[in-house]
Amino acid sequence: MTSNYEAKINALREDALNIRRNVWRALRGAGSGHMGGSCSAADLLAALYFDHLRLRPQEPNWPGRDRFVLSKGHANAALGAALARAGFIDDSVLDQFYAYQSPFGMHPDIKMPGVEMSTGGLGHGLSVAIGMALGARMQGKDFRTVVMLGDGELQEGSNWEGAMAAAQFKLSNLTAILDYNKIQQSGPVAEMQDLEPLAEKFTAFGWAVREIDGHDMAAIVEALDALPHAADKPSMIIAHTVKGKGVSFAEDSFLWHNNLVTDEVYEKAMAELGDGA
Ligand SMILES: Cc1ncc(C[n+]2csc(CCOP(=O)(O)OP(=O)(O)O)c2C)c(N)n1
Repeated sequence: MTSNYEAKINALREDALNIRRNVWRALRGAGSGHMGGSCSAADLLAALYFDHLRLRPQEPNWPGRDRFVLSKGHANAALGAALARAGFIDDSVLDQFYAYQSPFGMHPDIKMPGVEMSTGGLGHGLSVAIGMALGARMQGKDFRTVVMLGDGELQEGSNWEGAMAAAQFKLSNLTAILDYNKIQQSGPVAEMQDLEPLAEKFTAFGWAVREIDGHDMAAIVEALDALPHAADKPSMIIAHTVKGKGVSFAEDSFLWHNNLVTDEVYEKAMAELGDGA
């Protein structure tokens, strides 16, 4: 017999698969986009949107909502897919990806219900999320703030200023999740500007650090359930992921950071992801 917990994990895996399918669907509509970093983040987004974050899709601006900032904004196709499945936007919006005057652009736009911050220029999300977390504390509110970062993005110096500030302010209501897929736009992170030893760096900066397999749904849920990971520190979840996860020809390759999606490419991707709900 399947326990409630196993059923929840299985349902979240199905949510993640749905996000991946809809990423490819959205990109096919636009003809191109960022499949690599969208699909590496899918399991993390599923756990956030369908288990962890306290949200009211019918009341997107509910003051008590948790805040989520997709700092690696180029993965917006995955965010939009999650927002549609959660009920913030209509499913039909997914066919308007990157279309003229659509709220569902290549990068998140606060015009779209459920989007907390317009992002896309890398390196800003952490600092704004710090402001949100500080704002919660100053107003005596208990909402939590989560920001997702990319590993290439983490090369931006502004993140390290933010890392110092978050620790200085002892922001235990702030969590950063690193989608650590090891590949940036034009090659491996380790060859361009290595981040290692990364857990040690964030620990030294004053964060509570956990490392997980970012495709292991049970591990993701466990890490999120255990937040905050320290009473007086911000939490950093380093999630080891695979760029392009779920479609073999797109996995682990910078060539599929951002690429064209022809009908033929789409059909090949869907043949691997299946065409379920
Ligand atoms: C400030 C800034 N510089 C450059 C870009 C162009 N750009 C978009 S995605 C990307 C690579 C980001 O790599 P990473 O954070 O590892 O993303 P992921 O692998 O998760 O997709 C770059 C350089 C940008 N969006 N913003």
